Amino acid sequence: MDEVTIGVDPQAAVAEIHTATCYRLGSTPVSPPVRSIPTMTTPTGPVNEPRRLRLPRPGRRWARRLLLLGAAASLILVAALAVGVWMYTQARVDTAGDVAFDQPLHIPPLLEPQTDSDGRAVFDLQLQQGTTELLPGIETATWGANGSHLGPTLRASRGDIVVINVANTLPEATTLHWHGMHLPAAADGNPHQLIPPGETWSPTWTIDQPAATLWYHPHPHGQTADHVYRGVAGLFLLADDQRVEVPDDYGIDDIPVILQDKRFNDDGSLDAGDHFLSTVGQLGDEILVNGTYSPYLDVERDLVRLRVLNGSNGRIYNLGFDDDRTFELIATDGGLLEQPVALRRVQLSPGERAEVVVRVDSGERTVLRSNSPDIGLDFVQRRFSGGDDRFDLLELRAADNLAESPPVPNRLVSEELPDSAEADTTRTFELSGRSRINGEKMDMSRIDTVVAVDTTEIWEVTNRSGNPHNFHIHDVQFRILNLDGNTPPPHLEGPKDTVFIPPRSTGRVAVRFADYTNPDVPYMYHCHILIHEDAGMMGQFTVVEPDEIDQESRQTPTDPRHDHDG
Ligand SMILES: [Cu+2]
Repeated sequence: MDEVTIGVDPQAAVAEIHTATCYRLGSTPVSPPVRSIPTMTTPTGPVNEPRRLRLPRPGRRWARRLLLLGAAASLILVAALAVGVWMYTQARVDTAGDVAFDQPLHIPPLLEPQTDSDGRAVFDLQLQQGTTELLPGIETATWGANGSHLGPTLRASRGDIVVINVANTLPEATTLHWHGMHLPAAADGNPHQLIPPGETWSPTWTIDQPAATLWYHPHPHGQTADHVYRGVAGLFLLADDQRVEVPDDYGIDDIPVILQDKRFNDDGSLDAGDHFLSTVGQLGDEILVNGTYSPYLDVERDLVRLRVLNGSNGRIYNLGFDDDRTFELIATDGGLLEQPVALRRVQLSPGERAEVVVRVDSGERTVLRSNSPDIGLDFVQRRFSGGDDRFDLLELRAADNLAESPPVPNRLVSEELPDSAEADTTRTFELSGRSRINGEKMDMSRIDTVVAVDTTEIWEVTNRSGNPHNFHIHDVQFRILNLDGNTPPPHLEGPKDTVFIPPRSTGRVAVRFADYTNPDVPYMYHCHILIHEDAGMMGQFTVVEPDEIDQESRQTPTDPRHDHDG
């Protein structure tokens, strides 16, 4: 993709500063115009001849001041330039080849549900605070679910009725959102389902979508970045009855890979501050995988399935292996592809998932690496937004005697993706700056879009800004129709709930809104770069019966948070 240069051309700007500096360093500042001095004469002729060319005292003072001023300005410019160069150099993080891989990868435990008298699968999650040894030997204050950091993996199958008791023992109100899940709006866990401290929220719904790697995370309005960064997140794996022979032994050859970047203060606490030049907010210089620092995984079978989640607030990863081996992409956000796609790289923006199957040979080691991602920025913004960073993430250590796995089939599933031929409505969403969609910031009391149930629409999302954004829609899995007019590459043809929209580009997706209506409780669509979402780059839509669409209110009913969002 062509790089897009935004606003001031930084190369030109640097050249300009450079020229200005050289000029000031190399030349004498211009003196003020010399006033003509009346010549003092005596009858015998002019006296003080040598003094005639000298300036009077005020002029000399000015010249000296200007000289000093020029020198000071030059010094300041040189210093600023040096600081700029230093900042630019410091901003790049590259851990490729430098990670020890000395900690076994933590596998989030599976949370076993209880079956209640109605046959429903009941899960208990307790959001809590605590401390966690994220860096070796250092305790860090963190949040988690059923533990001090991250949360267990939930699993359910198509047709299951689930009940999830979310008990909030955190000191702040929060929510828990089921990212990628098709479900009633009131069960969505979006900003409208705030759980006050000490209370329990128990949404229930029927799982009715294909097998997929979904996840859960807090979604309180304006505080999502903070709550996710502190550590509340986990996977929600769905199964269905399509028999696909891919590795599926959880923790053995079916491995969760939750990628999150963190920055630590000297005392071990999490540093949530962001660099003022970053377009994506906070970026960490350490990558934890499932909360593990410097992780390795012992592999006992020759095919390994990695379910990778970009669970970071703003960092974009461009995944591959250190030896550039190919792997097979088998699933995206909402489930399996029709057929595997052989790739060397797959890029994930925050919230996106990719399931890959990689083959290893007996006794070898290979490293999952994030190479510099293509985020569509010029060389200055790219540097401060993680676009030049590389990270070694996870070492796979193959056993000397690997068990043989059946090969990945050439055909996986028949996808259930929306058909754009059925769409008769096209909506446009323009992302501008870092906080607006169609010119407006998120308002909890405003319904931006009302959709008729059981219809398919085309949503056209344009990033008008110079910042990277992505676009996530609650409740649905969509089909990417095109990106800037081009058919999506094979690895973006599968079910998606989040799509990366680089600066000055447009993505068109087909979305079907099925099953659930509620004129009072909205779903969200938003940028999943959390600092943008929190700043207001989010809108609300309701799904209603077709005959209700015209009289639908564009206000949410009384909402306890109106006061904060007016
Ligand atoms: Cu964004």
